[in-house]
Amino acid sequence: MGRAFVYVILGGGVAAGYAADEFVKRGVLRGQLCIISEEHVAPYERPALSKGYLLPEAPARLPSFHCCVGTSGERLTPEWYKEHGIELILGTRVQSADVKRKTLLTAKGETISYKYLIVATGSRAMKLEEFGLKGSDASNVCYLRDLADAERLVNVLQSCDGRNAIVIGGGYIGMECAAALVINKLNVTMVFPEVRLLSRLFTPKIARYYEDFYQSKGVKFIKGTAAASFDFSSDGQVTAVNLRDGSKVPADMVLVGVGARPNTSLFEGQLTMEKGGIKVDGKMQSNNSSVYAVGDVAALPVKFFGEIRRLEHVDAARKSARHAVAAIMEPRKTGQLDYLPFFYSRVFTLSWQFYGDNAGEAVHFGEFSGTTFGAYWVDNSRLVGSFLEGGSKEEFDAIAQVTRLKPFIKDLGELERQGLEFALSF
Ligand code: FAD
Ligand code: NAD
Ligand code: ISD
Repeated sequence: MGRAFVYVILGGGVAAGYAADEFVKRGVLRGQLCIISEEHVAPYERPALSKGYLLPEAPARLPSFHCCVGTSGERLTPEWYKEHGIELILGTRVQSADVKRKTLLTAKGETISYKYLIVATGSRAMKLEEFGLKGSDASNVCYLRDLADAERLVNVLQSCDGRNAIVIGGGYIGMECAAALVINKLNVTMVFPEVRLLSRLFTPKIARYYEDFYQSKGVKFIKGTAAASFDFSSDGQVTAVNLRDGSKVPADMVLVGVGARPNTSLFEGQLTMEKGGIKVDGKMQSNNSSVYAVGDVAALPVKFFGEIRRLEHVDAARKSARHAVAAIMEPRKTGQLDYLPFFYSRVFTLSWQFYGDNAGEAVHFGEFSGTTFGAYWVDNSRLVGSFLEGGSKEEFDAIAQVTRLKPFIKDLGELERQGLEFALSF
C-alpha cells in the first residue's frame, strides 16, 4: 500500500501550517502536497494551549486558533486544505523514514514517498522519568505539549477547584501554566531547581518583578530544589510531592514543565545532526538535498549569533517553514534566511517580547515599580539583545529594529539613562 506526493510535510504543528500557507501562496498544485501528523487536528497555533485555551471564561477552542491566526493570517481550517487539494493525513504516526529511498512508513503500514520532504516534527515534553522519578502516568499529573494534553489538563484542573496545584519547572511552561492555574482559582506552588524564574533569559532584576507579581496573585515559590518522588493514594493519584531538600508539599494535581527534546529519532544515522537537531543550511536544507527541516527540530545557521542554533519558539517555526518552502519552490530567488531571534510570552495581564541574544552585560531601563520596563544586553560594545515588558506596538517594533542593527554602545550609563528612547530614536 502506498501513495506518492511531490511535497510531504512530516509533522502537523505550527511549522506545518505556515509551510502549507506558503505552498499555496506559491502556487502548489492540487494533489502535490500532503501533511502527515500524529495529532488528530489540522495545524494550530500551539502557544494558545497555555494561554487562551486554559481561560476559565470563554476559552479558545478549535477551529478558532488554527494556523495562521497567530500572525493575523488566514485561518487554515480542514476545509481550507480540502479546497486547495492538500491531503491531511491525521492521527498517523510516521514510524520510520528512509531518506535514500525517499519514503516514510506510517504506523498504519502505509508507505508514502516524496520528492521533497520537510521535517517539522517539533519537540516532545521531557518526562519526569528521565530525571529518575516515577508517576507521570498518574491521572492527576499533567504535561502540556499538544491539544490532547491541554484537554486533559482542563479536565484535571476543573476537578481540583480551589485545591493545591504543584507546578514542577520554572521555565516557559511552568510560568504560563502557573498563571493559568491561578486564574482558575487553584492554590499554586512552583518548584524549580534554579534561583529564579526563567533563569535562562531573565536577569535577577527582571525575574524579581515577575516573582513579586506572581506572589501578589498568591503563587508560592520553592526554589533551589527539585521533585524527588511522589506519594500516591490507594487509587494511584499523587497526593504529595517529596522534594530533594527533604520537605513534602501536598498536591491535588501536578503540572510538569521540565523542558523539551526535539523529535529527531527518525533521522538519526541518516542526516547530519548538530546541537540536538537536524543540521540545515540557510535555506533549511539538510545534508540530503531532498530533505528540509524547520521549526524546533532544525539546527540552523543564525547569522545574528554567527553560529548554528536550535530555536524552540513559535516565530522561528513560522519563518523557517516559510523560508524552506520558498527555497524548494523558487531556489534561485531564495537566499539565506536572515533571522532575528524573537521570543515572547503573556501571563496574567503581563506581556513581554525579547529580540536577539541575552549575551554580555544587561542594562535595565524603565519603571520596575510600574508596568513598562526592560533591558538591553551589550556584548563587546554592541547592543545585541532587547527585552521589553508592557510596550506598545511601536515600542516593541523599535526594540526589534534597534537589536537587528546591533548599534555600537560607547557608554552603558548613557544607554541606561535613555532607556526606551534609545530604541525609539533609531
Ligand atoms: P510542533 O508545533 O511541536 O509540531 C510538531 C508536530 O509534529 C506535532 O503535530 C506532532 O504530533 C508531529 N509529529 C512529531 N513526530 C511525528 C511523527 N513521527 N509522525 C507524525 N507526526 C509527528 N513559543 C513562543 O515563541 N511563544 C509562546 O508563547 C509559546 N507558547 C507555547 C506554549 C506551549 C504550550 C508549547 C508546548 C509551546 C509554546 N511555544 C511558544 C513554542 C512553540 O509552540 C514551538 O516552538 C512551535 O510549536 C514549534 O513548531 P514545530 O512545527 O516545529 O513543532
Ligand atoms: P524550559 O526549558 O523553558 O524550562 C524547563 C525548566 O525545567 C527549567 O527552567 C527548570 O526550572 C525545570 N527543571 C529542569 N530539571 C528539573 C528537575 N529535575 N526538577 C524540576 N524542575 C526541573 O522548558 P519548558 O518550560 O518545559 O518548555 C517546553 C518547550 O515549550 C520549550 O521548547 C519552550 O521554549 C516551549 N515554550 C515556549 C513558550 C514561550 O516561548 N512563551 C511557552 C511555553 C512553552
Ligand atoms: O502566537 C500565538 C499566541 O500566543 C496565541 O495565543 O498564537 C495564538 C493566537 O493568538 C491564537 O489565538
